[in-house]
Amino acid sequence: MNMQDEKKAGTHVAVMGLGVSGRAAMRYLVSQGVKVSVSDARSVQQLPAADLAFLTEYGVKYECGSHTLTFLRKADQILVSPGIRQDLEILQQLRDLGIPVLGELAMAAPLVHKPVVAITGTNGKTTVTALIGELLQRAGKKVFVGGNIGTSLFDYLSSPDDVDVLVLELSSFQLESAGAFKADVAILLNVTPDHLDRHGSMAGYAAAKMKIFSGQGPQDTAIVSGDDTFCRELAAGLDGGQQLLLFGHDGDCQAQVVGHCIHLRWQGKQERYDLAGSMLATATGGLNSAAAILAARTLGCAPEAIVQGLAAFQVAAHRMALVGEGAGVLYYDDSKATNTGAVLSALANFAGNVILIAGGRDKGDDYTLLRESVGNKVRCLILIGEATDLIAQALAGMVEIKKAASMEAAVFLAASIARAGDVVLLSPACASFDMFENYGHRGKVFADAVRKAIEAVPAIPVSCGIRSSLPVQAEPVGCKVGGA
Ligand code: UMA
Repeated sequence: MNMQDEKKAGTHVAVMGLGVSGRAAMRYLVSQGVKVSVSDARSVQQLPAADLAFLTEYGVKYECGSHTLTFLRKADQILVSPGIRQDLEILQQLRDLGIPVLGELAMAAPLVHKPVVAITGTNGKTTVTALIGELLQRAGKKVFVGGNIGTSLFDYLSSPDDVDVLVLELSSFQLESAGAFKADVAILLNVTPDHLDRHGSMAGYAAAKMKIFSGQGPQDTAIVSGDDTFCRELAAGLDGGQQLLLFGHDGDCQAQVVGHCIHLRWQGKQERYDLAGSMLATATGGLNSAAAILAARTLGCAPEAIVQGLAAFQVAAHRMALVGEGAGVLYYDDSKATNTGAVLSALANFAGNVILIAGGRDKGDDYTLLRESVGNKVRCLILIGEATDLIAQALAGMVEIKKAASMEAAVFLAASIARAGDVVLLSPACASFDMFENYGHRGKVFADAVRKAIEAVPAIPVSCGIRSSLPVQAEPVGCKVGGA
């Protein structure tokens, strides 16, 4: 937003969408004396009481149930929540009237004066964002961790003084409308199909992701996956002169994953970060750690602080969380896996003997991408939700497929099929909204069903080779720093 101090009071911003992002924006803008109005597709009865009270107390005009041109055209600028499609006809009509339509990053860009680390990618971005926050805090920095992870950038703007560095998880939805927003350190973790219903194609999705590097120059840093060939190709096209750092398994990566160790080449020296015993000692944990270590070193964190942060880090819920074991079977909740790339990462943790529960609301993903991995690792696939038939068609012939009417039915079916040494894995490849409030709710329903299913079958001691490689224990992480 071109919100120079002298213009603030005269500007009228219409906030579209009163969710987490719109609510934070509304409160910040009102606190700055900006005239605000609100337009939300929900009915007035569906608006939370606290929001209604705020609207009334501060005299914020609002419309509910739809977005109308009559209401919105009175504003000087439109602030669009990330979940609202950029190609809505009403937005085009507003643009045609010459009214700027901005996302939260574009509006906040001129007001952010601290270093920014921005993280995007199809999978792992929440974990890497939280991990970088942890590493920077261990190094004594005051950090704002926000963005798609659940806290709006406008919350930072409300009290910016107490922050040294911002660490922002950015979704393709947020990047699509990012305008002149620029990150000092921009991280691209991976790009596999997701949100194609919104972006129309992989090209459209990748173009949104690439906006994370917009405006970068020679003083900035791009951290990119060296394992993901798509990312490597995208990175080859970077033309800002920014420093490019790679992470991954190949020898040309500055942060190389070797087993559960990260070998870092940094300013002519070698540093080693051993993740064994930490929650990051998994296939994806190694890659996430490598990206985070590069960001932390770029921002001047000492190796000792990084070692402490890696050891203490707790992976958030619903990401390969062990939620039960019974009759020799381990049950993992990976409800956050809402696309095929995430399911492939989850299956990479196992040698085989997986009973996979998948399905939900389709987001336009190509489920045939799972054929090889499911064929190799999965003994039985149990499908739930709207995408059942789509997934069943895509994976026909690769695996035994069963269907279930509810999560509880799926878990009980899995428990009845499972033998000692098997893994029951919820890794849906789909959104949750057809049957659940969100992926957290889906994971909770899964875990509750697991508890009931385990109680219903006799206990057999667990004996499973993959268990030690997954996040079930925490011991200190070590680091060796030495000459190359
Ligand atoms: N709405 C309209 N008109 C529409 C559609 C929605 O008015 O056409 C209204 C809804 O009634 C609701 C509000 O918009 O009141 C919801 O806005 P939103 O969907 O942008 O969601 P927020 O609550 O503002 O949360 C957003 C992000 N949500 C999305 O991008 C869908 C949150 O990411 C983010 O944490 C938050 O801003 C703070 O930055 C969530 C997410 O699911 C976790 N992200 C997707 C993902 O990770 O895959 C991208």
